[in-house]
Amino acid sequence: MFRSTIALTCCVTIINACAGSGGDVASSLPPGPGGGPVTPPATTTPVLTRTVLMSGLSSPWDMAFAPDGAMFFTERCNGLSVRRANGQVTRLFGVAGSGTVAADLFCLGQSGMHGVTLDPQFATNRTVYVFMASTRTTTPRANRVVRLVLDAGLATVADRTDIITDIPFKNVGNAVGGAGAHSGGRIRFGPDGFLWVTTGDNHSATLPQDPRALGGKVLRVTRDGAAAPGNNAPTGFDPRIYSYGHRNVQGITWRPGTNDAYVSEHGPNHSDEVTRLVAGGNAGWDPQNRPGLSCPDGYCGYAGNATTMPMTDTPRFPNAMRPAWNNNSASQGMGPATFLRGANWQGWDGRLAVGILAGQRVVILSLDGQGNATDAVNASLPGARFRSLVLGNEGDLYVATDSGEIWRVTPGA
Ligand SMILES: [Ca+2]
Repeated sequence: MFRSTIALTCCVTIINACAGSGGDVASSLPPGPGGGPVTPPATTTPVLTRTVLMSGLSSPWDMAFAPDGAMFFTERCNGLSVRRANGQVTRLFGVAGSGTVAADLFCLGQSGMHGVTLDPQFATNRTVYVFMASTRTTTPRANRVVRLVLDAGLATVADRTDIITDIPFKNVGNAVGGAGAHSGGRIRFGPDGFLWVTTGDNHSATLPQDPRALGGKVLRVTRDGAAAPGNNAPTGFDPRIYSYGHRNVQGITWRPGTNDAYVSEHGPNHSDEVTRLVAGGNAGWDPQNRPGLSCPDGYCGYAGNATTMPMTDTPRFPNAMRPAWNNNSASQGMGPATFLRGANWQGWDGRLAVGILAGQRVVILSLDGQGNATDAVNASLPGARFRSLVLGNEGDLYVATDSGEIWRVTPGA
């Protein structure tokens, strides 16, 4: 069940009451035999209260919370804005009307401004990062990760530094889809203090297994965009690559208790996947020409089925990372993911929430000690194309929908 309210000014009061209460609620889960916690049976399922925090937005894509409760959010075709704890909204960086205009930002197809995240030292350096499609590199255009510094009042940004400039962008439509498809675009700092960036295959047959190109990858870099130590990329690979062989990763989150990274990604016409990453791992997506399949414009990604064009091609890549969960059905467009943390989530504390776009649901996964899903239940929320799932400082779940809303979901007894 859920309780739903349309927030008016009451939202501001709620946010203020909860701001600064601390976001890193330690998981109370015990370690399992594989070193990871075992999520217990869901004997206590939280009652979810949903508040519509914002509406009328244009394709909100991601959110990030400052220590004082200010919420940064992106809109795909507009750019970066901030909603302060008192409800005031300022457009910071993006198209005309923003405090700082990013003339090179454009939106096309699925792409535009995607992920946003704050520096772990935000309280002292006021640094924010965004993932965006850019015309700065005109031939071809590319996706970038851009670093910005806010003023003390969180009203303006300055000191733009483009720390990654060569994430592939699908410049031209083809037989399998329009330009701008499959850019990935989630960015998060991991518990290791490094910046993780998810990318997509651009409907390219070769990008996911290409050792030098950054499409179809998970990157792990420093604040300056340099390769982070420990990526373990195979010889000949771009050292910024942490894992490869991905299709279109739009969720990344770390498991409480183990700090293992988990990603969620869209399948084609089958097999959305959640995968626990290992450094240098191959996720096993390889949509190149192969016998027996009809592959428009050389892209086999929509040809075949889970056997003939698998999301994790273990016959071709025996050491590929196996998915922790496969929705085992028609692809429903799995996008964002976040682990739930905190006692308020009761039986869901430590479980993995993933958002489904076309399937219009949020799935709560239980994991065993080895990190494999043992149970999947749908959260009691209205249907929507779930684009972003982010835990707020107080541990509530914030949800962005493609229809232009940001919800706050509060767990309770
Ligand atoms: Ca895979």
